Parts: sequence; C-alpha cells; structure tokens
Amino acid sequence: MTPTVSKWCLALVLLVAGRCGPTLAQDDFLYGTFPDGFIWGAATAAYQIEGAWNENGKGENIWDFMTHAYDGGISDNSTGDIAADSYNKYLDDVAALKETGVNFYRFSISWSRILPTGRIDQINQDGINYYNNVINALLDNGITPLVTLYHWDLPQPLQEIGGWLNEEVVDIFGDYANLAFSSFGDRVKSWITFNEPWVQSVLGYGYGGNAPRIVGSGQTDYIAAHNQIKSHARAWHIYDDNYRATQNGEIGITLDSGWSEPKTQSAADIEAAERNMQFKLGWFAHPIFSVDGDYPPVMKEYVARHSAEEGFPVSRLPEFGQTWVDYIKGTSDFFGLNHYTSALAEYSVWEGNWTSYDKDQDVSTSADPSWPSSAAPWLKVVPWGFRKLVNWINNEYNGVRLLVTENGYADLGEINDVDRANYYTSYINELMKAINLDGCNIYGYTAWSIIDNFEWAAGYSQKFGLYSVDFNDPARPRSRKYSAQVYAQIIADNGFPAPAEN
Ligand code: PNW
Repeated sequence: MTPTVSKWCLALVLLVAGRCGPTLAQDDFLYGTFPDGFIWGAATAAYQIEGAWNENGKGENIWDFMTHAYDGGISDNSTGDIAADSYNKYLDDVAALKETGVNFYRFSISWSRILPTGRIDQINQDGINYYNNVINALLDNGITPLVTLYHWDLPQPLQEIGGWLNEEVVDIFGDYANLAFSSFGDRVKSWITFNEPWVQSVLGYGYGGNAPRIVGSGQTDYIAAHNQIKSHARAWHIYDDNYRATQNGEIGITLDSGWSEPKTQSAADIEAAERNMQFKLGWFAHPIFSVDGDYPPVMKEYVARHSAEEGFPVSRLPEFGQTWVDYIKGTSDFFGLNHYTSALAEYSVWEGNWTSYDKDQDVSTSADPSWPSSAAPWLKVVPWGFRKLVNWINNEYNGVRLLVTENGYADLGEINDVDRANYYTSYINELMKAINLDGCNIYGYTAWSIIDNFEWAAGYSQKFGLYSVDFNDPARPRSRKYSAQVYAQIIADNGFPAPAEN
C-alpha cells in the first residue's frame, strides 16, 4: 500500500467514525435534535376506535362480520361495536392530540361508513359528514389530517364476491378512493392508500387469524397481496391524473416491517436474513419503490422453485406482466413505514409436502431471549433494529423520503406506563441516529396510538394508547398516561437536547 492510499484510508476511517460517533456504542443514548421541520404525529384506525358499527347508515364490514360470528376468533370474545366510541367522542381524541402537541393525526376512513355496499352507487351522506367533522375539528386545532383509505375493514358485500382475491375489487377500490379525494381532498393533503398489506394478506388470507379468516398460506395470501398492490397503484394514478394539480397533496402507501438480524454470521444466515427482508418488505416495496419494479427477484426464484418441488405447474406467486409492472412502479410519493420489533433470522428448510409463505423462504425466525417482551407476544423491545431497518430501506430504495407511520408498545393498560415511555424514548433516539448520524431521509414520526383501542384478534387485552380509555364505562372517558407526557416533551423539544442546551 502506498503512503497516499493509506492516508486516504485513514481519512476515510476518520470520516466514517466521525459520522457514526466514535464513542457511541449500539445502545448508547444520543443527545441532539431532529432537523427543523420534522413532523410529529399519532395514529388510529377506524375499526379500532369508532364503534357505531351500524349507526346512521354504515354498512357491515369484514371485522363486524368476523367478530359477530359464533366463534369470532377474538381472544377476549370482544368486538369493535362500540370500541372507544370515537364516532361520538372524536372531539375528545382531538383534545388529546392537541394536548400532546402533535403536528398531524393519522386516522383511517371506514369504507363501509361512506359506502355501505362498498360501491359508489349508494353514498351514505352521514358518513361523509362524520369525516368532514373530524377533519374540520383537526384543522381548527392546527392539526394536519393524514388519512388512510384502507386499514383492513373491507365492506362485507365485497368479501362476498371474493374480497382481495377478486381482481374486480381493484376498480371498486379506485371508485372509493376517487370519492374520498373529491369529498375531502380540498382539506386533506396527505393520503395513505393501504395500511400494512402484508398483515391483511398473511394474517387475513394466509394463516387466517384476521378477517376475513381465509386459510391458504403460500397461495391466497399471494393473490390478495397482488390485488392490493394493483389497487394501490390505481388509487395513486387517479390522484395523480385528476387531483394533484388542483389539490396539491401527496399520496403513498404504509408498509410494515420488523428488522431481520442474522442469527449467526454464517453466510447462510446472512443470506436468510436478507431474503426474509425481501419476502416481507420487498414483496410490497420492490414493485413500488425499486428502479426495476416487480416482485423481488429472490422471491420470484424461491416461490417458483418451491412450487415446482410441490408439483405446481406454475409458480404460486402471480405475475404482473410488463404493463402492470410499469403502471405500479413509482406510485408512492413517500414511504410510509410501520415498525415495532425485530427478529433473528436463520437458514432453515421446512420439510413436508405442504405450501406456506414461510416455507417458501427457507428461513426460521426467533427472538433473542435477552430482548424485553411486551403484552403482545410478537413485540420484543429492540430499539437498534429500528435504526438498521431505516438504513436498509434508505439503501435499498435510493434514499426514499420516509415517514414513520406507526411505532408503539403494548402493555396491560397502566396509567404510569414507564415501559411504554422508555420504548418511545429509545426507539425515537435510534431514529434520530439514523437521520443525524447516518443521513437517512426521514421527515416524520407517528406514535401508535393516541388512545387505547380494539387490538384486532387480541381484542382489548393489549393496550397501545398514550391515553387510556375506560372500556367498562359507557362514556368511554380518556385519561392521560405518563407516556403521553414523555412524548409531548420529545415533541416540544424536537428530540433530546443535551441538558446544557435546555
Ligand atoms: C399494526 N406483526 O399491526 C396495525 O397497523 C395496527 O392497526 C395495530 O393496532 C398495531 O400495529 C399494533 O399491533 C400489526 O405481527 C400487527 O408483526 C401485527 C404485526 C405488525 C403490525
């Protein structure tokens, strides 16, 4: 090595060390603040908070249908019939948001509240009025609405024609999106088409724990995902063609992902962890955010090989075809990310002549026993995984503008929720490292959730709120938790200024 080269190497090492903070170990706390203009929010979803499931013209959706069934599949046999009663108490939610000091509120529209049959031939004006009231109350209080069109609550009449397995729903979703843009887009400038199509596909159409409880892992989950991706692109194009120029808003998608850490440093485990990322996040992100579009090559290869081994004449992973690949590519103005936890991934071949999405990957995942747990068995506390994940996304999708659209912690409902406050502090600190030390392009953060709510198949047994809701009291009173005070302080400080800077 010539002296010149070694000098450059030294400079490079110093540069990298300087950027990463030479003395900062993985879990060390970093003082500092987020960039000016960073936005802070909190989130909910319609079925989880609204209640009023059949009031004033609302139609039935797949969660109404599932929870009302004889064996509703909810751990505490509860329903979202009343939930936090936000249909009547939304002003209390707005007050909590205001007290927390958020810049924006992420909530979802209940499709069947504005279109009881799912289709635009029957519009429920009361539903339109309700969302107008919510939007106007937010704006009156200086809070920006961020609206999700689909947070898992498909109108039941559309399930009866196959739901996301039926490609006709792509156009029907487009009609619904069009109605939302035309009704609310004068005031709503940020839209999310789908929340976590992975959960809707894998849990709703693969393993069957969520509505509509279809079991067919490795087959129906792939089809449901395929039609949701097409539907997302359809809504984006409708906005882009007809509304962007006049309404000046933006529209994206929210994907969920944990971080997959290789269990060992063997080449097989490192590849397994990467493959697991591609199967989980890349499944939805590659068609939309990558330069080439379409499903990740490794996913196409693995599903095709497993399909052949299992005797299928063609791959169980559907094909878009070039027209759809081009139509889908680039259809998101930002990358919405929901993140909660991490897993260890290892190479593992699942034996047997059966099909499943997990078997297709040749990966097994587990939790490190040292990771603190939460009231949700799947949610372990691994703050450093958040930083690694957003760096992975930043590298994989060319510095894409990223908005964290959910992050939060489950407990049993304590008011003095120190564990949740610590979760927020440590995860938000890792996010700040990703921005200030690693240069990731992240412009906002959203806490899940502003209030306790119906946690899907876990019912009311797990709580994610910054505010508690007393579900035994018909008035559903809200009370502020300790974590809400901590989050409000982080927002007020725009991060974690060093004590001397205070
Ligand atoms: C998200 N997982 O769901 C949803 O968007 C919210 O509606 C939900 O209340 C929140 O997270 C808390 O669960 C997820 O198993 C559910 O990895 C499960 C997983 C991820 C996200």
